[in-house]
Amino acid sequence: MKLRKLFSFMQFTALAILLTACSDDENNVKKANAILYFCAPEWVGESFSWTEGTAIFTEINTDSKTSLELTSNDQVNIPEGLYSISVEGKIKYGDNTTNVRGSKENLLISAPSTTIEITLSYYTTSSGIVFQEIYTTGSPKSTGTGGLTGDKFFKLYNNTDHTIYADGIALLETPILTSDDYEYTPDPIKSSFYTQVVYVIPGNGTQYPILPGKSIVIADQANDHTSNNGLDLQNADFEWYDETSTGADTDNPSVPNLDKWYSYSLSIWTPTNQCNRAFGIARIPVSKEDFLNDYYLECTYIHPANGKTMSKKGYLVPSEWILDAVNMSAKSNFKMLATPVSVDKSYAYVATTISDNSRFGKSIIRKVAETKENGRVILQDTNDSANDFQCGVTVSYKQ
Ligand SMILES: [Ca+2]
Ligand SMILES: [Ca+2]
Repeated sequence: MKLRKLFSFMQFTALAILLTACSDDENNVKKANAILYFCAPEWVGESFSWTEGTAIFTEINTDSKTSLELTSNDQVNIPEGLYSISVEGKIKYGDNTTNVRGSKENLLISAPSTTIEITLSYYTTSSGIVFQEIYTTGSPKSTGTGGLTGDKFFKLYNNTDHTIYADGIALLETPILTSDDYEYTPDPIKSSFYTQVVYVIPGNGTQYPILPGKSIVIADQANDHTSNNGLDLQNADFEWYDETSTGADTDNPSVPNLDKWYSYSLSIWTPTNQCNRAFGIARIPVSKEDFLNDYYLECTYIHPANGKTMSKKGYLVPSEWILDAVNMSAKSNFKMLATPVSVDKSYAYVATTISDNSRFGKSIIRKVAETKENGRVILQDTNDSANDFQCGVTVSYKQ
């Protein structure tokens, strides 16, 4: 009896050693306690609780994900590593609740514990006018040397069951790149879409209806580009026209031009063909004059290569004015969102790297969420571009 006991003890010990050995081999990585600390939007104050919410920890090198239910806990024990964290849920404060989101990129979590502060911002899922397609790569030149500039376009879609007027909708592009992770001072994307262009659809307010389930196309040059291997955009609804002494842009007189409020460019605006910025549409509820006077911001950052102080210039469009925003990035070049997470929590892509020549001729097209009995299509819009778009697809005009 005594011997048998000793034998089973030895067996157990051997097993334990074996298990420890396996565990050492598999997990050379120490575990760390990741503790979340949240800053709610100002109007919420400091006292709030989660009624629903999840934090997803993604280890960047292994792409392994750990999820944490925020209603029951604010910390999780995970392997040390470099993480991105995204948080989404609903918080209760007083008698009210609000949807909130937050995120952190490239954060080192190390043992024994790492405290992570996440700023939460309000978000809403829009059901109005959305980007249906973004085509800024341009069609591949027949010479094989890049893409055309003139046949880029944005397609906007009325995702509701009622007519919406396009009059007054502004088209925007960030000066901030999603392929850089600079720290900007002051932070231009804390609660605004920071833009380097403002081109506004003209009209008296009821001039350009978009019927439910219909779209409009805003082209760079509303011409027939087919002789240059491009698209026929003669029937575009609008174009943006930049008047220059060199005539670098063209003006089709039968297609209305956007009203140019501001462009960083002294010549023509060519939306990024590297697709590493964010695009937005907004309704600006103040006059052009007031907007240009009151919403300008120059921010600075330290360039990591030379240590010099550099600047970005642009206009702040408060998040509440944004109808839709889409971050774009090449998959392997993503560093940070160029917008507040409240207007878009991820990015869509056309290619794996910003220099991938296969990107020309590709666009991103919003997914269909459902088709109503009357045939009206509802597009998917969760303000989460990675989830909402078909990425790197052939431009719709060529499908
Ligand atoms: Ca143009
Ligand atoms: Ca024109």
